[in-house]
Amino acid sequence: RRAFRNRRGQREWNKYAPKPFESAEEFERETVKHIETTLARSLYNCDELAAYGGTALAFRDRLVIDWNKTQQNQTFADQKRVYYLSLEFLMGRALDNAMLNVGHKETAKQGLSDLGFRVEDIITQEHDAALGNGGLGRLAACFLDSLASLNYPAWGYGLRYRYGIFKQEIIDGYQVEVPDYWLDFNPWEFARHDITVDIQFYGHVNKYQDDEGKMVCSWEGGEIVQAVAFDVPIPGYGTPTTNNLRLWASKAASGEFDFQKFNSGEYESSVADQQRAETISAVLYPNDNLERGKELRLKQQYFWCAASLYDIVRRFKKSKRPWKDFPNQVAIQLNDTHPTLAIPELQRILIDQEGLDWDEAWSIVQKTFGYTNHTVLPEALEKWSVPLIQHLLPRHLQIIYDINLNFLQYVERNNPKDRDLLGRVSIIEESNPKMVRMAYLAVIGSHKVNGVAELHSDLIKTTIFKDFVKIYGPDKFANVTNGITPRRWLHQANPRLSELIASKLGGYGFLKDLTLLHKLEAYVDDKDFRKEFQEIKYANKVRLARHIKEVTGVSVNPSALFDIQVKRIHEYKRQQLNIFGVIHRYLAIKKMSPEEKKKMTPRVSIFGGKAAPGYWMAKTVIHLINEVGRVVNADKDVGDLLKVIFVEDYNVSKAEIICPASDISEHISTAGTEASGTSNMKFVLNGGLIIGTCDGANIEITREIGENNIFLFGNLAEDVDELRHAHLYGNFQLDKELESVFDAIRSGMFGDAGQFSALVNGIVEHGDYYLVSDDFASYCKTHDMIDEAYKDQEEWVTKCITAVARMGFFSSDRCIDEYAEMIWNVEPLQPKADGVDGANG
Ligand code: 475
Repeated sequence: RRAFRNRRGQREWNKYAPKPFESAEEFERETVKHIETTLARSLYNCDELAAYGGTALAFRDRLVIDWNKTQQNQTFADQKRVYYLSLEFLMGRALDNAMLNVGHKETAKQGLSDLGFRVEDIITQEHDAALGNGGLGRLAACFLDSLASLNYPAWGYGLRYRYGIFKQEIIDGYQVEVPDYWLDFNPWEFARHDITVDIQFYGHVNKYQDDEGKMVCSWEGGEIVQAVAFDVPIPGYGTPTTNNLRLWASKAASGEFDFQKFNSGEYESSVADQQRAETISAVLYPNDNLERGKELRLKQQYFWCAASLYDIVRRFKKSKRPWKDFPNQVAIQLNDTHPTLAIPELQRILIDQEGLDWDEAWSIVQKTFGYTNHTVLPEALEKWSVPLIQHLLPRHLQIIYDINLNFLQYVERNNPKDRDLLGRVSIIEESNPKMVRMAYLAVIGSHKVNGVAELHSDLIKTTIFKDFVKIYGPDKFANVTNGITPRRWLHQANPRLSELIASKLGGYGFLKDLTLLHKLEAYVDDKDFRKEFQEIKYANKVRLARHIKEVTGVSVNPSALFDIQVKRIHEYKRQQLNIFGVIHRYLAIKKMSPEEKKKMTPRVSIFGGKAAPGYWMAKTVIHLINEVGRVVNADKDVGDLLKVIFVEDYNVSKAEIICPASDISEHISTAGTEASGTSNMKFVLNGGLIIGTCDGANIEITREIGENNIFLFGNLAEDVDELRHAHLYGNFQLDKELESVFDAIRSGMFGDAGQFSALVNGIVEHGDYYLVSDDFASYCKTHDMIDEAYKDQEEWVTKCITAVARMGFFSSDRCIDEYAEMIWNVEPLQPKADGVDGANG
């Protein structure tokens, strides 16, 4: 480092940095060099995987230069930064994104072609980085893309799981989970073996008087696990800003303890210790919208929070500023309650290690954190048992109790007559065992709490956090409607549509300012534009049909209406409503005359998504979909009128093929249950229409694109309680058409009926919690309207184009600007053209 500290040294250093590829030949030279040397492959056995490796490394070289400069620039500027704490980052593939952001994809395409490869085949060699379950994890990935693209100084912090979300195989119609070991070759991460943090677990708390007579606590004993940093560059679009995603891996601490064992001959047990430490970051918990309270999960959470906070605090302390400046330099956003332990951890650092008073520390903590809630489903709200926290994190439990005491005293002072209130809002639930309510701790320890779509943000204020609105006032609660990155979800997933739009809008500016799409409305009647728009949709459907043929063997007609529901399988998302609707349609077709059949709109019903491995009802839904597909797809009476497909192993890279290929996509959750949804945005942005309930962001999508351009159905959130009550205590009548669907299932039409009895009985006998029966008639009627609407292709394409033109609001760039202004109070930092003079020291 020293050697290049002066200005001359800087210039010397700079002149050796890789420059942008100037020709295909230059790209080839570097790619081949990486293949031969970095990867040690001979050109005689250079397959597509090796070509991927060489290409990725050649692009990575450019990325790393911008990354280093960005980090230097941010250190030097020393302004407020954002830290996004998320247990999940569902990144997908990186190479295509790196090519887009570094530039020169065309050069690489030419170069690869000279070497005998097609760029598309090379890009698809990459293994998805699948460190997430669904919406929450993919949102974090879109946010990182927007933060970098908008030049915000921001870091992501997460865990480096050795196994991401499992791979799904469908065997005999059942989901089978296969481990996703994804790290064999990952050119996008940099192990920082010199950046480690020792993380403590278990042990006990000692209380004593210090030299000045003040009572202090210290957490002692227990065991230490080491956190090792792995850094992933996050490039922005249209800017050299390249931010950092830091993922922590766990490792046994190399203390004397191990050596003692080693020397006393306990080699095997010392290796076992090593492995036990490594299990902390071994595997992503595969539950979406569900918390199961496992001890290892709590260990993961603390391990990651403690390592990240140590890192953030260390960076702050280098600035030598007073502690009261901490919230002016640091904004930490909690992606759901999973990182809530960061709140007592920061309080512990400030009072036990830095010697601040409780109140001074607590005011810093509250100003530092913001908390985003992503679900109101009761089974997803995190609670940890007091005995478990006591055992694993004894000092944190004390601090949580003290936070609670202070909070309840504050509540009592302001609401002296309301005794019940104290019990309701206490962080500690007085159950057996007692439980710590993490969402309450997150609300109390943050300065802003936000929901992810308007309805959801309203609901949290009237349901789970109602009392807190009374205590803190409404201003503590905000809404930031979710968004998606148009780079991946328009340009990368649908390059032809992106190109068409660019040709009309005079360039790719809409990828930086998505509201520019509104100019497309001027082309809604333009014949050539409409024709091309339709051709692109058709080509995308052909691409998906080809994929379906390859993996399922079923041929589907690309001219049929493609009706798609892809998302995690969950009762509240109601894939069961969809498949019952499909059965209803099948039964109708079976009764049709040839004339009636001629008038039918042919359909392909496409499903995809993973069920949590322990979620039997969700697995039963997958099984039913596959059984219905087996029967329907083989039925000669039906032919092209209906096909039912389950796309195995839905993930980010499959979504990039699927989203551009829909005519209709399904977002049909029971009203009030889907916080936002984000795939709804992806489908519309790619020129497909929606069938949906008045739930989550569907409501704002409707407001933006107009109610003529969306197919809404079903009961409203405000009526759900009443309807549920009627199921249990009223005189409830099962929908007649749904009854016929159940009769068909019971007859064994789709195989042994016993396998599906829980699914049917949940509706017929056990209260139909998700209101499938209540919404069934309206759902089927709406699908009939869709059939009719699709017959008028001119009107249909008008709707699709209008909708695309009005989707500008749903960019994650808009979303990030709202967080920056309303919650973080951070400013972008303009990148420097050539690093920072003198900042190498
Ligand atoms: C919502 N995951 C979507 C999306 O805001 C929303 C919870 C507990 C444990 C493990 N995973 C979770 C979620 O809660 C989740 O993914 N929520 C989703 O967040 C982004 O668009 O409606 O369901």
